Amino acid sequence: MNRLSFLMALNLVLYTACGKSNGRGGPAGPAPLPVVSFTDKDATAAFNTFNTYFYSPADQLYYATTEKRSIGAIWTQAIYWDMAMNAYKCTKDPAQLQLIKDIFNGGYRRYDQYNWNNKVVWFIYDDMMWWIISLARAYQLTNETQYLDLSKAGFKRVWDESYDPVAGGMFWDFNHSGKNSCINFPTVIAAMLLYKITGDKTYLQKAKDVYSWSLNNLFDPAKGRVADNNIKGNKGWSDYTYNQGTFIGAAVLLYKETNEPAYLEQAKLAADYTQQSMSDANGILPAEGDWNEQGVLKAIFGQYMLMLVQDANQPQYLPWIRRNINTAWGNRDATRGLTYRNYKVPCPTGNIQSYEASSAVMLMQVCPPEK
Ligand code: 7K2
Repeated sequence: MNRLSFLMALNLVLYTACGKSNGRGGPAGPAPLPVVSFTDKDATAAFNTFNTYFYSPADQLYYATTEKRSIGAIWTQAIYWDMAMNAYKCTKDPAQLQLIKDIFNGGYRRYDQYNWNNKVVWFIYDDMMWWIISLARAYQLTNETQYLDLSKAGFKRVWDESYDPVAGGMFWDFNHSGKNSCINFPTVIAAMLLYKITGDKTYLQKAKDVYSWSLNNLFDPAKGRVADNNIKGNKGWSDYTYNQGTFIGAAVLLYKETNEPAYLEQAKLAADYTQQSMSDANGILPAEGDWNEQGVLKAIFGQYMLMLVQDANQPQYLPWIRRNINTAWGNRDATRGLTYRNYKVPCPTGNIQSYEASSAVMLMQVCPPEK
């Protein structure tokens, strides 16, 4: 092993999640807040609390709110499934492995056995793609071939209907009204996961194709800013953390596969924009809304931001992410232990959405605590 690869391997060990880190942060990190400093134990407690308040053992899916009146939106269940997988990767707790299988079964019953042709259950392409990604990930973790088969079938169905073979890119809705980031970058991620699992090069080609269309049509390379959508050639500039996140994830997966430095630069640009232009002066990420399940957006951001930190070895972002977690965790509801989408204010003590409560919990499962 030469010196460079030794240093890179060392870094990977130091900055891997699940408590194996010794991360003192990178050179450019902000000064630590005099608040809490979350631990691995806190991460597990946060996940358990989330389950206590939002998981329905009868439905094997998550509720929309603490009132437990209805099950949460279809796409958010896939993100909560990712959260359970991230928790399990850290703890290796058999009960969490069972939970992963249970959530699959909950979705199987509620969503017509993942019948991708059911146009009542599935009414928009991005909802499908979140599940397609999670199914691929669940296969990687469990080797359950049923998960992989469903992921492949879902990808084919979305690709066949939503890809624009003339102008490029993926349509977001069944009416083909626009091409939104929330379908395009998740498609790249799903294609890369399926390529890694199957070795089928057509997935890699599709990933590159959609990424390069998206780079031109959904991205500002001068700023690292991801547009929310592109409607008939016009970029719609609304900033959302999940779009920054899935852009980063897509770029990192392509970088890891190809070793082309441009992908890594693009991922870092998008991370920098999120840190410098979307976060406040202290680096705290935006609260995002209580509509459209937007509380979940930072959970998605966290999943892929930590992919950039760990898989592409960019630990300089760790102090920023930890500051967000510590702020949210410090502001948790003292009685219930729930966290809130606006990390800067105390978590409300009344009824809150699972969406709003999810993102800090996810960040804690993917980000190694400072030791
Ligand atoms: O306008 C779209 C989308 O481009 C935008 O980012 C969000 C902002 O609102 C709608 S779509 C709302 C959700 C529907 N289900 C899956 C999610 O990817 C999507 O955010 O809220």
